[in-house]
Order: sequence, then C-alpha cells, then structure tokens
Amino acid sequence: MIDLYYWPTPNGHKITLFLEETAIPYTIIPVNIGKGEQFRPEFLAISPNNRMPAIVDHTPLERGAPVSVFESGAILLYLAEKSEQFLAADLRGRVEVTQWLFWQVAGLGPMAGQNHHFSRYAPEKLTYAIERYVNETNRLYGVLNKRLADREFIAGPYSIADMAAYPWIVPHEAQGQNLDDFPHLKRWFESIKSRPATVRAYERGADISVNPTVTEESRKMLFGQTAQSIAKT
Ligand SMILES: N[C@@H](CCC(=O)N[C@@H](CS)C(=O)NCC(=O)O)C(=O)O
Repeated sequence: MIDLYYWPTPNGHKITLFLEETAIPYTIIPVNIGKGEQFRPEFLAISPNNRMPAIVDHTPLERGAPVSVFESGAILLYLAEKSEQFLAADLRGRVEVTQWLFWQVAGLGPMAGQNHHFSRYAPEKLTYAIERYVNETNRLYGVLNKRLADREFIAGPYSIADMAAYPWIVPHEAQGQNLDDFPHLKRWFESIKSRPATVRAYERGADISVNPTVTEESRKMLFGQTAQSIAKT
C-alpha cells in the first residue's frame, strides 16, 4: 500500500518506526544517498528537496491517484491521520503532539545534524562550530529531559512526536552527549529502544545497509550541493 523511499539514517528510521508499529503494509525502495540516488528524476518528482524519506500512498483515503509526501514530519502526520494511530484525536492532545513533532523537525533534527557535520564530517575541526552545535544539542536534550520528568512519553501516549525524536537520540555519544546527565530522557530512550517495533525497524534498516553513508567518495556529493545539483537533473 505504501512505498517508502528510504535509507537507514535518523530521518529514515522515523518512518519505519511508525510503520512497524502498525499493520500498514509497506515496501522499502532504497535511496542510496551516498551514491547520489536522491538526484534521480523519478525520486525528485516526489521529493523535490532531494532528501529522503518520502512515501507514495497507492490507496489514499479519498481514493483517486496515488499521494506522495516528502519531509519526515509531514509523512508521520499523514500516516497518523490516515491510520488514526499515534496522534490524539482531540484538539488539546493533538496540539501537544504536533508542537513536539515540529520541535523535533525544526530544532533537534537540524541542530544535531549540524553537530554530526562539524564534529564528525567536516574536514577542518572548527572549534566554534563544534561547540555551537554540541551546546545546542545539549540544550535540546535538557528541554526533552525536563519535559519527560513527569510523563512516560513526550505528548501523552506513545506518538509520532516520540518516533521523530528517538532516532536523533540514538547517536548521542557521537553528538558529545552523556545520557546519564539526562535521567528522564534516558528512561524514555531505553523504553522505546526495547519496543518490538523499534527492534524490527532498525533490523529493516540493517537489511538495507550497515555501511557508513559518509565516505571519501560520497563526501563531495553530499556536502558540496548547490542549486546546480538539482538544475542538472
Ligand atoms: N527535513 C528533512 C530532512 C531529511 C534529510 O536530511 N535526509 C537526509 C538523510 S538523513 C538526506 O536525504 N540527505 C541526502 C542529501 O543530503 O543529498 C526531513 O525531516 O525529512
């Protein structure tokens, strides 16, 4: 029913976390971003930002032509609304989930992403940039830890807000963070890690690739993109 354009990275894992929790049948279409497959015209037609994940729903609720969605937050919302799962139906509960979902896609994801870039991938070790993003990641971990002090999950029952955040906490050591400094976050992290659907989601990822995406060959293509990268295709 769902085609999932995917590579096993934090943003990709968000969607397999959701799909493995549900009975929605899906097919993974690997997009090897280390080999430039995100620039294929057929992929850009559904994901014009040349980023995965993206989905195509061949049986949308209102029937008719297939529906494609890019951006992990939009995909999680689409799937939650369609399946009526992992998103509260009432106004207040829904706001709780969506504000934390947007917090992840606009805050934790981009800041931790820049942390990865400057701490691990940048050819020069720029102290200012590393400190900026390690500190900002640390602040965001603190925000999440505080939020989880008096609740099991981020926004009521396990939801798409948790699924968006969890994969970005998995590489906490590489982000220069110590989960022992964040006891509520650590308890939440361990509880999601042990969910059978989480185990299956990460196994699906390992079936696709266990090799590093950023290599000497892929580095230039991943980190040297300009408007020309899209114009060429
Ligand atoms: N805001 C996007 C970010 C997606 C994203 O950055 N995906 C990365 C992998 S985690 C990607 O596809 N990179 C390909 C590239 O840099 O060309 C989302 O949340 O879906």
